Amino acid sequence: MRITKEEFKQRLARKVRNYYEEEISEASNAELFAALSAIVRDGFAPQWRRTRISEKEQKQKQVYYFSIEFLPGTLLKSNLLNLGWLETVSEALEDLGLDLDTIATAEPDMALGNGGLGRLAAAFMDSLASTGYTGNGNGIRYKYGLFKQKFVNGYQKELPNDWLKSQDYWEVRRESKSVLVRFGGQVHMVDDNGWLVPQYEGEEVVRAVPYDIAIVGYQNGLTNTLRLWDAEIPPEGELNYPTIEDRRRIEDITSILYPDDSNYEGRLLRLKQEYFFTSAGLQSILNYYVKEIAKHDFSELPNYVAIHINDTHPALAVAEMMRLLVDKYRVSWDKAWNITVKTMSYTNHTIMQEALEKWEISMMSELLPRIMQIITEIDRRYVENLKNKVSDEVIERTRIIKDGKVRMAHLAIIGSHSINGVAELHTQLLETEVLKDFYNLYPERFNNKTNGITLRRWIQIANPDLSKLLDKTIGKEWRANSDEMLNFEKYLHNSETLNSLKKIKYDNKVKLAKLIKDRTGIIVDPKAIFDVQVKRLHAYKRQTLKLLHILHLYQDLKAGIDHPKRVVIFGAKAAPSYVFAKQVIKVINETANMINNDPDIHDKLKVIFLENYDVTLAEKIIPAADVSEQISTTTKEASGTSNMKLMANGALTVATMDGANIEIKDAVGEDNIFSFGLAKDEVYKYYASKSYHPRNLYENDAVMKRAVDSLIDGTIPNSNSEGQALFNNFLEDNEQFLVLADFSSYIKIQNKLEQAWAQERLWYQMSLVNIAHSERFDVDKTIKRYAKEIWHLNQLKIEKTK
Ligand code: NTF
Repeated sequence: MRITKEEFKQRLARKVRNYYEEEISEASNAELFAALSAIVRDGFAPQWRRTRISEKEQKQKQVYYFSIEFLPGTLLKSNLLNLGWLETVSEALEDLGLDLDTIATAEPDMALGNGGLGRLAAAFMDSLASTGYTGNGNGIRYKYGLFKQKFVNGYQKELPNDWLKSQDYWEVRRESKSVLVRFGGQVHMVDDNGWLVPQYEGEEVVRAVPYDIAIVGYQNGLTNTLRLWDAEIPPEGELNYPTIEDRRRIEDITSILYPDDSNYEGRLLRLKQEYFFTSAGLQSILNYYVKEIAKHDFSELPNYVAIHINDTHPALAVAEMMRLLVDKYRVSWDKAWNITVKTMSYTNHTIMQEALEKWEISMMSELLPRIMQIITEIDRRYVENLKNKVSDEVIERTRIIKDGKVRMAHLAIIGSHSINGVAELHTQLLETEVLKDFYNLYPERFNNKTNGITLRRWIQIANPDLSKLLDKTIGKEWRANSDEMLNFEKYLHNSETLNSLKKIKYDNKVKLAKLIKDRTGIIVDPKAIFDVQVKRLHAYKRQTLKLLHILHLYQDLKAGIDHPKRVVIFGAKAAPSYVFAKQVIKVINETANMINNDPDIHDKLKVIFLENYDVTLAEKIIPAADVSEQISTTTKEASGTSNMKLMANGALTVATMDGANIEIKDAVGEDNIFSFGLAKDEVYKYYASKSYHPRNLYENDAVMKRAVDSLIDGTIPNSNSEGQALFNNFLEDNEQFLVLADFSSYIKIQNKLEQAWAQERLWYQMSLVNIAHSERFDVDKTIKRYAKEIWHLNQLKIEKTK
């Protein structure tokens, strides 16, 4: 549906008058945002309804993406863009003396995720709608999103993120679609006409109420649904739950997002959350299926429904689907199992052992007695089937229940027809190392799906000037079809284009410099190299290696050895219970303090650690980056996605050959990336032989020693114990992230980067090549592969409205 400037202005005036009895000129920013978001909602409402109707008519197969995290950030501008209204609305506001960017700041960042995993889930939602598939998200409506990060004396403090306080503008509560979810109690199997059915006693009944968020497709008339579940007291339960404590226990289920990434916490509440949204989602899917698709003929289910298990958190879907089919709909076990496996697919997002969930049998039995029985039966049959086919060792290594624990990844793998990793190397490691036994058993189930990013958000919205340059050079087609971006490479020798790129980057840096000044009081020079590392704080991501490089530069500068001006920018949250990660934050902050206030250094080197990195802040940092730091220990970063976003904005990547960095190198060629560090085989050799002795490296490399010693010799004020902790860690025998092993090659590559920086034309040529080839990581390409190869979806036919 098109809109003209005049129409929009009238609607805005009307909304502001209706809502607040004010004229536009009197309205506050928050009021303007509320009015504007209401106009946008009115704009997509007809197509949301039409999509639902078309789904019912066409009965296309749908995917349901189950994820414990979704990290969409803000939705105003992306909804405007996808409706095709962004330019018109922005200009109309300008006519009224208003600024869209300012109004947009009133929207709370929807931070229902930690990092890459949650952001990818949100990107997939946008992409499913934009590529014309009917796909739905299924997750949790956390009352508190990921904590707000503050630094106090250099330490991270976590503040609650009460994002719903100001009401959410995009959600629709659908009470009529509520379902009940049961926890605890006793279960007895009783005979009912020859069918054993469970009888529950003393269980806690929770009402799951869905809140639907519209996911507007990119200018294609389609709008999908992200369904987030809220836990409430069942209406008939008022008498059973009289106390405040009872109430709180239930509301707590959807109260907080666990603030851990790559780090699993075995907590009862977490397991409750996992079952809660998984069960609610499956119940509502089957309700719809029975009502709209095929009545009680479940053999057809895999032709209409695909269920995706995003990491192990929703792996209970396998058992819950069995429970619903067998107990509720009375499908025989074998038939139900066949249907379940054909319906489910699973993505693994990390090889970090501590992230692989394992639940105590005792905990699972107490909280989910029927589910535990079903898992036990799945496990029994699995073992039974493989007896005499493979060795007992393989069976023991792969079965679901082992050493008193339920291994969630094994449940997901055994219960799914597809298992994928998120970058080529990652998938290869799953096949040859981490899930080797399963790969031998089910080679046909394994496949790779390299991650992607929403170029709409990261170029069109976050970098409008770059978007205009692309329009001007290669035409507008790239906005809908990213393949076109490859044509940008034809401008490699076009001086005007290279100069424009330089100017765009500079202007973005000026804006970021202003934000830095406003937030930290520190003045940075936009002419300096903006060197960016933004991602969760984790030992394997090695913010520590960047820290050692900073210390090295500082010491060089103090010794009179010159380097080009550089501003190092960090954004990173540490899990609140992750002690080492928090020590790293403290040391970086104290180092920043020392360097930023050293008159000898002046503006040759600045270190900026911006608080509370989230999607909204990312949209400001990434377009202003010259350098993208992707320096994880090779084999440890499953894919990475900030690497793709930074590349798309013309930053040059400094990278270990890990995760998707390898594919970035493939795309741009080795001359257009700065790769360094140990190769995969070298890393595995160290692990296998246990022969990594960092102390030898440290004793024999004066430059390294100088940097590392500064952590403990009093150079950096106020960080004695934390500096010591880092020092000890680096020098530990067989330190698993191999920080010092990569130190000297990292310094070397940074020197090479400085040389490239000095050749301005060359630098922007490299930048241009990176932008052109970022099309490879367009999430729409990723989602089309999932749709075709895993979910077997067809596009919905829907009329584009004028
Ligand atoms: C993350 N995993 C990986 O660490 C990233 O490399 C990857 O890009 C994203 O997933 C998305 O696939 C996780 O967040 C988790 F939770 F699995 F550890």
